[in-house]
Parts: sequence; structure tokens; C-alpha cells
Amino acid sequence: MDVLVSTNQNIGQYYMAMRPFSDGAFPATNNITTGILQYTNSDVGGLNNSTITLPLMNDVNAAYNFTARIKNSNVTQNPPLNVPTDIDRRVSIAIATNNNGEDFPLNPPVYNYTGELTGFPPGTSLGTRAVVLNYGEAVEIVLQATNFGAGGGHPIHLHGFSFYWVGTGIGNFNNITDPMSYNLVDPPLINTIQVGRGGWVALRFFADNPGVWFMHCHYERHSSFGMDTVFIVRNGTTVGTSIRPPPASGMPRCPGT
Ligand SMILES: [Cu+2]
Repeated sequence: MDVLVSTNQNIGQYYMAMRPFSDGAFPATNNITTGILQYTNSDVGGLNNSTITLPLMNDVNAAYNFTARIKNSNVTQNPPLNVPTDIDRRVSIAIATNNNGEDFPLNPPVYNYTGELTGFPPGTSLGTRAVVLNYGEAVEIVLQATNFGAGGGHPIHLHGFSFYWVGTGIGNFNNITDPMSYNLVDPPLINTIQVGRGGWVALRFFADNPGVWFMHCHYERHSSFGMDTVFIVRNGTTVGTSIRPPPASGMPRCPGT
């Protein structure tokens, strides 16, 4: 993360402090890391790091309240403002691996994702599950995490696009009330999002990059479990909005073949 700081406080020295956040059952190293921001012409010394207090490592509310304050300071394009429900892609992370067939399930089975899931059969199976999008389509994805097992959150990465991160919450996503909390004014434009254990995030983007694009948890182990899918974006109606054809001479061969 890159940050900009306005040095508009009294001349002096200030701690920058951080500690890990972990929402899984496996604790991370709980060290507090500090740095010192020192204004020119300020006195050296006098800081006492015993005065630093930070939220506990597993304080989910503190983490959500912090990330909800991250805004886009360079808005050059609005996110899709109205996404028709018939092209609304809702994805349950837990469900993404659950079905066989050709198409990704756009309406996953509904259950209490964040309830008591001990003994809940993940039911994973092999399958090829892709989402096909028309060029320029406005897309919304809701990623719903569960409380299943002992793991924490998931860093979900999308190739081919940056998306607007328009919403975040704890618990089960509510299709009626949660969209009212979306930030459609200055949402961050990013390509990786952390979905907290037992929480959800809402993303929007325009499918304006034709091709085949992988979306996956960036824990490679989770991706190998099936926590991934593919977006196939069809060509547009012009050369400039279509994938270039292979060269007339054929595709170049790898050296040695
Ligand atoms: Cu994951």
C-alpha cells in the first residue's frame, strides 16, 4: 500500500505503528512494528513507545473500520452505478468449488454461510467453471466468505481488470440492505481484495478487456482446492475492442520445437 501524509501537525516526532491482523485460528507473530516520522528542526528523543496502543491482532471490527476509510483520491471514472440484477454475478467462495458442469453457478445455493459449519461437507469436485461476459458489460461480484474450518480470510486477485471495491461487511451478505451502504462515489480501484473470515466484499467493473481472465485466491493452496474461476470476456464489435487474431504466418514456435 502506498500512502500520502500531510505533515500538518505540530513540529515534532511521531510514531508510525502497526501490528498484524489475523482472523483465523492460526495466530501470526504478534509483534508491533514502529517507525518514527520526524519533522525538520524537531528535537531528537523523548518518544516513549510504551505509550503505543493498537487494536488486538484479532479485532475484526477495528480492521473493518480501518479499511472502510480507504478511499480513491484519483477518481477518473465512475464505477458502474446501476448493475441490472440479471447480470449480477454473485459468488460464494465456499460454493465456488461445489458443482460439476460447464458454467459457473451464478446463483449459488443459499445457506447460513457464517453460521456453525462444523461437519458441513465442502463437497469439492473437479470441474471447469467459467463465467462468460459480453464486452462492456457492467459486472458486480459479491464474494462471501464463511466461518468454515480454522482458516482466515482470502486475498482474491483478478487478472485483466482493476475493479472498484464498493462494499465490505461482516456476516452474511444481504442482497437488499447491504447495497445501500456501497461507496459509488470514490471507491478504491484495485485488483486484489482481502475477504475477511465470515465477511463479504462487493466489487464492480466494466468487462472492457476481451480475453480469458483468471480470478483466484492468492493462497496457492486454496487456489489448488478450487477457490478460483475464469471470466471469458467476448470480443466487442470493433477491431480495437477485440483480441488480435494470430499472425497470418501462424503462431511462432517455441525454440527447439
Ligand atoms: Cu483463500
